[in-house]
Amino acid sequence: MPRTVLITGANGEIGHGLVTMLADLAPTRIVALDLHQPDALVQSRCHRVVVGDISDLALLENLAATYDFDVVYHLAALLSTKSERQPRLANRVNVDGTLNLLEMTINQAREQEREIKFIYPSSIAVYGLPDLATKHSAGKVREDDWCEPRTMYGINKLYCERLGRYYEQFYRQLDARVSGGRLDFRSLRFPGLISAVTTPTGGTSDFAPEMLHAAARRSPYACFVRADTRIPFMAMPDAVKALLDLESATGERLTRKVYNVGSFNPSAGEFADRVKEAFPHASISFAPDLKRQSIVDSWPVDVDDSAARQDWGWSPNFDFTRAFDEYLVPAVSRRYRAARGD
Ligand code: AKB
Repeated sequence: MPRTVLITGANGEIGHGLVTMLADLAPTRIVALDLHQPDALVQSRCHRVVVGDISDLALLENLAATYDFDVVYHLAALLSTKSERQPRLANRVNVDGTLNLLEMTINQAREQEREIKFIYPSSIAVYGLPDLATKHSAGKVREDDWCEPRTMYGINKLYCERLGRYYEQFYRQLDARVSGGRLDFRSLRFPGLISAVTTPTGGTSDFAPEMLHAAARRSPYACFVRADTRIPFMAMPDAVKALLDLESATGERLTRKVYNVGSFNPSAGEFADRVKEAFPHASISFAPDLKRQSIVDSWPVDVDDSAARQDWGWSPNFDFTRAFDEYLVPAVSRRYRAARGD
């Protein structure tokens, strides 16, 4: 029997890649939930597409009554810049929405006395380095260090990591009857993600993909961080690979609920140099937005992902060079040539 998978935020940047990659794997019935109508490619790969809000409890109850989910990929979120501009909305979407999905999942698991996996993308935004000197001396940060987020988004993500662990290990611990069903919570802390297929949607790490997409569509770009700004990044196909690898990992091998995953960590200036190599006409300047800059300065220069590599064999396919040569430049060039009708 094919597995049934719920993907929230299915039309978002990660969701788009996950739907297309998951559909190519073992037969899977994908139920896609998004606030907006997913594009034709996503729709063509899904068993069902639902346009709705993760705060709509009746909608979630209806989905749970209709499908027996084996895995929930909860990707729907408001990213860091948007969350800073609308903190209450961010909490409603990022926290209350996640709570709704955890409740739906644990209730189905307990009613049916079975295990359902809950895969949750967290972020390097959970880290908060106090100043640049500490950021650079800290180097590759481990999962349990520097978890002092300074954004609503980072606080939301850190809290939801803890919620996931609660729903797996301590949910209703005072109940007299212990249910046989359980939720298997697994989470990744993603670095800045770069997609050639979708355009950035309100992240503070989005200076990199914004720069690339601007060059490919022959638009000038004023980068909102300094050229020496350095944080970890990952090509989107590797982010999807990480989600699928963690989901399929043997539970007994996992020593933690939340894992760092890393790939490459260029400075904004090094990223711009690569973009100009690929698009010589690119017009890139640096005009730091000091408030957004201070958010990025609180994020680590890189992450220690040795636990992921050891526990479930994490290894990215794309380093900085391969990401540009084999994924970003070919795909983003195709996208904007088609848009121009070249
Ligand atoms: C953002 O910039 O908000 C996200 C993130 C770092 O998680 N891309």
